[in-house]
Amino acid sequence: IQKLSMSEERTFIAVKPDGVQRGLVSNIIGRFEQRGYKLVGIKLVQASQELLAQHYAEHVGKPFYPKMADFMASGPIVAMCWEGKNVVKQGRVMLGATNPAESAPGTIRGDFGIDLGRNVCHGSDSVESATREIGLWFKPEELVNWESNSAKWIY
Ligand code: FUP
Repeated sequence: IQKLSMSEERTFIAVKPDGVQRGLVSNIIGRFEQRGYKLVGIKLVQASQELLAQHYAEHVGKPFYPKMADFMASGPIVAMCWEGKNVVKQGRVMLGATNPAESAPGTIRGDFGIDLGRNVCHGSDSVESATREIGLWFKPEELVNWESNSAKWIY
């Protein structure tokens, strides 16, 4: 695993099957690009139950888990790795609260969601979760390194 400077944190962001089917992928990517974050990995994934059980290990066994996992496996997901200053915390702010009923307008869920089970996107909730989730969804060679001066206009 490569070393990142403090300002070059990485997070795992996913557009869930509802967001992909509703054509929200470009809007969600656009928000992260416009904010100034760097896309270091992206792919379309049809998630297996095995992958989902690892990703949502903390929720396996809870009453809502089976329906949630079926939803997550119901169509392609756009899996992404974004890099930049405070991207884990700021990514969560950009997504909005887990329950769209509590997500502020202007956030992704606040703008596009009304249902807890269909909340359009996922974002890692801590730096530790981000490292774990990026490792689950991506092979190291699927993530790129931006040369420090090849993106000199971002910040
Ligand atoms: P988040 O960290 O925002 O992904 O939210 P959680 O880890 O708390 O929940 C993961 C997913 O499970 C949410 F996106 C929606 C779903 N969920 C339910 O369907 N019902 C619940 O009661 C809680 C979560």
